[in-house]
Amino acid sequence: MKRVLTYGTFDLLHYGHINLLKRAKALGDYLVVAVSTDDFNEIKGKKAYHNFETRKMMLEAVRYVDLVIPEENWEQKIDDVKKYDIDIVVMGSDWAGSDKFDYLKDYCEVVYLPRTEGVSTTQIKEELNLQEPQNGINQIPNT
Ligand code: C2G
Repeated sequence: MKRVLTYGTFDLLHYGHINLLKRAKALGDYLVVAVSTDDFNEIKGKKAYHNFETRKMMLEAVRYVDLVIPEENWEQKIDDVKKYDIDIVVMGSDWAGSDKFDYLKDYCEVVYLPRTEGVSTTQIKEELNLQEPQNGINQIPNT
């Protein structure tokens, strides 16, 4: 029973996240996802659109995910690896070589998977903000 662990905010869940979760699960038999709490996001300098409970609920609905736990700080990872008997920590390649993860190699395997190009939560937010209001049939056009 190979147990895999990954960390993230997973805001506005998109196919890049799903692609990461799918490949992470394929490396083992059981996938734990540590999703950043709203307080920890503040520490990370991130403001998620969805709050922690919503992001947790959405991840729990993903077929590749077996357990969702809170990520509350940078320091909890060794405890998480021990508590959940983790064999592999997986992150997207934007974290490759990071001092936030490489030290875990003393406790488990650390795998960085290629990021999915062309999608990110930031890009989605920016594009939605720029979108002009649609004068659809159900709207009274400005006269
Ligand atoms: N990801 C990806 N491809 C994308 C976008 C994201 O593979 N197009 C991956 C990221 O590399 C990360 C995971 O999906 O492994 C979650 O991404 P974020 O929610 O942006 O996570 P992040 O803010 O990087 O938080 O302690 C670590 C942090 O909590 C990681």
